[in-house]
Amino acid sequence: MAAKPPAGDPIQDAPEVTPPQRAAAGLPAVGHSLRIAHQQMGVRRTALTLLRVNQKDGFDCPGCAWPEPDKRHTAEFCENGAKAVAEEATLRRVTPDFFAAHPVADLATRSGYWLGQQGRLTQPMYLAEGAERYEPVSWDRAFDIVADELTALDSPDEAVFYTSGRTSNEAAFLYQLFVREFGTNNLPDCSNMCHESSGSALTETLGVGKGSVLLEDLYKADLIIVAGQNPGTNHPRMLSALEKAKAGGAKIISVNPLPEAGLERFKNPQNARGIAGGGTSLTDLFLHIRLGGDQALFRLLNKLVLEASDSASGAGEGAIDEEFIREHTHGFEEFAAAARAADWDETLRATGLDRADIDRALAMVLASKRTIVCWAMGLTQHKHSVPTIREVVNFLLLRGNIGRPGAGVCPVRGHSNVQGDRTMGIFERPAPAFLDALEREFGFAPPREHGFDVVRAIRALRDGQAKVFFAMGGNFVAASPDTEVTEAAMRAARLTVHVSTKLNRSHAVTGTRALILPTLGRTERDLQGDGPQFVTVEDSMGMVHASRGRLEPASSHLLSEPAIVCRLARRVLGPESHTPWEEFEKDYGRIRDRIAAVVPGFEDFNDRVSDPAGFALPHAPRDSRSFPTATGKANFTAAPVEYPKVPEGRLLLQTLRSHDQYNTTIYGLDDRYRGIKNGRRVVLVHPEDAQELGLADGSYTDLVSEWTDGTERRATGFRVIHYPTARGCAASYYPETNVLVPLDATADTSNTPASKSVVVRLEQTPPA
Ligand SMILES: Nc1nc2c(c(=O)[nH]1)N[C@H]1C(S)=C(S)[C@@H](COP(=O)(O)OP(=O)(O)OC[C@H]3O[C@@H](n4cnc5c(=O)[nH]c(N)nc54)[C@H](O)[C@@H]3O)O[C@H]1N2
Ligand SMILES: Nc1nc2c(c(=O)[nH]1)N[C@H]1C(S)=C(S)[C@@H](COP(=O)(O)OP(=O)(O)OC[C@H]3O[C@@H](n4cnc5c(=O)[nH]c(N)nc54)[C@H](O)[C@@H]3O)O[C@H]1N2
Ligand SMILES: [Mo]
Repeated sequence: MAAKPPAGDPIQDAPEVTPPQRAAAGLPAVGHSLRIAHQQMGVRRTALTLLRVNQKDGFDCPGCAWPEPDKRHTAEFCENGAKAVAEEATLRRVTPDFFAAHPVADLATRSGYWLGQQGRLTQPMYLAEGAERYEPVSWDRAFDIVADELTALDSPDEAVFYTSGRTSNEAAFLYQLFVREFGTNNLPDCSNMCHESSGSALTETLGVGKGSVLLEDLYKADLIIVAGQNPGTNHPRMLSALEKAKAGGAKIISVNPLPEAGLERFKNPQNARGIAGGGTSLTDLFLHIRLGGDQALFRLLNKLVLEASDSASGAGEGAIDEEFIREHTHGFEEFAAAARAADWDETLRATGLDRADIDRALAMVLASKRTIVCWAMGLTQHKHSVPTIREVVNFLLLRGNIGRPGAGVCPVRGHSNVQGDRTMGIFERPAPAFLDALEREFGFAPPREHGFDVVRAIRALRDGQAKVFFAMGGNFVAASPDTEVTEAAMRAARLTVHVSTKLNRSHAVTGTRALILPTLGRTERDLQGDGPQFVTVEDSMGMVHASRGRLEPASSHLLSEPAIVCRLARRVLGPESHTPWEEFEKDYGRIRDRIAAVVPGFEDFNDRVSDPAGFALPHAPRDSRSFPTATGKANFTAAPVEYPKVPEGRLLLQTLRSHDQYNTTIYGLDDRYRGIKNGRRVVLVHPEDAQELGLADGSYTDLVSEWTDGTERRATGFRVIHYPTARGCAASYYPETNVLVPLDATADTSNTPASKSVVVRLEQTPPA
């Protein structure tokens, strides 16, 4: 299996490399974001739009899920938020003429970057069976086509309904309601590829699959551990929060195979020191860990904390919180026995760290009364991600760091409303209580059998078990693992439908028939029958607030996501549905009333969301140290320690984001902090590994992934860059490397693709 760089693009892959930077943000970041915004939107629209981002009467940034501080700056956005806004608010348009000029076969040769640069989608488009081009279609006809295919299925379970994490609470609630009235729980979402491992681990151990800290907690913490996350790029506003935490005396440990610039030093463009001075040094201790070594690290720290508590005097005094453990936890003895058995040598092998690093970390852990652990994809996308995150929970429970100010778990979410979508019921394995509430409120019997997650949906499409694929946003084909398998699966479908704002690869790799349904973005005015509407979102810390777009929609043909669901539901379900779809479409307040009746924590939703600051959803462990788990307590766990074993002559590859992309959306070709420009087919390798493998800096290589079943997958033509990554660990950008991630390589329990631990062989390409 091989994937070549897309042909037919004006952009050639010719990477240029300079040394990585050691600080993030500051004035260059502002300049860079304004340049991109001006290119896409012009000067006036840039000013008008960017001033509305994350303001109390404005729209929620479509970038990441980091929360808004209560006191907002006039410009409460970051460089990458500005790019996300510019991408959506661009003045460029994809019209029917564009589709007439570009047959699907041509679109399929284009890079994601080129497709995105064409601008906003403007009209519903239909690709008929055997046709070469998409043609304009009316909304009514488009809904007829979907309804005909859905009603022709032998079972509702032959349809798959994907969601990406930008969908608002209102749209997500309606979407899952429609899908369940139609009769299936096949609701995979981007979460399956993202924080599913966090959800699995936290639900089992704490009873709530979400983070337990609020923004204020960061400011009160003594110690913040940031593991497996690159906030300088992916959650830049988090750097301001870390800066403030440091000003309050917090220490920061970052745990990462890469020395990410944002975590080293931060020049806040919103204060004078950041603009003119050297900025704030953020990381006090950098643990240059090997990929997948985190479970071993936390296990050893747990052992050392237990041993410190044994000494029972001096530094060890109160090393563990005995009262909390007694009152609130379950499984301590078994956990403690496993932790005490942790082995130094094995830990040093798994982590690549030295003893002195771990001793320093331990001293900081013991000195801290309030500890928070933040993490993202570096912890969630490995085979043993769920036990890794459970070990983080053990680590926090041991010293009572859950359910009090300045302490807790902080999985930092990706998409701006990915957490809210789950709260609204976008889940292939819904809780029975949620289905009971739906049944009570809407008077139908929702399906109870679990549906397909992302990986299972791909298998079902591949094997002909699923025949219709419908996506509410996202770019399923490019974001999912095992690109060739996924593309073949998609081509096997009878109908593929995408509700989208921008063109992407999923529109070019289609089923027998395909539809593109263009929709409003966050930045745009949403006018419905009963007047202007707003929507709501939930951030990474469980705060819910309103989002109002102000811009003129990109085209008069666009429908909002709620309107699309309502019209589709009426057409598919017909008079048998007693749900007031027409009313919902006219007035989103009526959707919120029903959310209030179904989803715990949303009582008086319409009233409470009128507070511009929004409101916090309840979180039992945080609010009252109560744990809705099977045991009624917070659960310690004792899984065996795992870490990736890499055969001789191979490297472990992580697939990650550059500074100039949003998942599969490529904004530009400048991974500024890492010093990599004008090309994305690069592989970062430690200089000593490169030397052992005979890979000169600047040479070209193929990446060949080797899966346990003996199959190989190949991505060709990557420029080698000698880079200070941990020994044995390489890094390349996603989505180009998704071709290397086997569909079956997933995390235990959560089934999340293990896209941060791909075993690869580097095969040098002879000079042309
Ligand atoms: N600008 C921008 N913002 C984004 C996104 C974007 O693409 N662009 N994507 C959004 C989404 S959906 C998400 S989920 C988040 C993603 O946010 P991140 O998780 O920060 O994204 P990645 O680029 O995947 O970076 C993973 C980080 O973890 C490190 N890492 C990898 N493996 C390991 C490991 O085994 N152990 C440890 N300790 N570290 C490891 C990597 O070196 C890297 O620093 O960002 C969101 N925000
Ligand atoms: N190898 C590898 N694979 C990964 C990852 C990795 O780190 N490595 N990360 C995984 C993660 S964390 C995630 S979250 C997934 C992301 O997977 P997805 O969420 O499926 O992908 P995105 O690239 O975020 O989707 C971008 C598209 O969303 C559409 N869009 C944007 N805004 C809106 C909107 O408001 N409404 C609608 N309807 N559409 C909109 C646009 O058409 C755009 O092209 O990828 C996963 N895949
Ligand atoms: Mo994500």
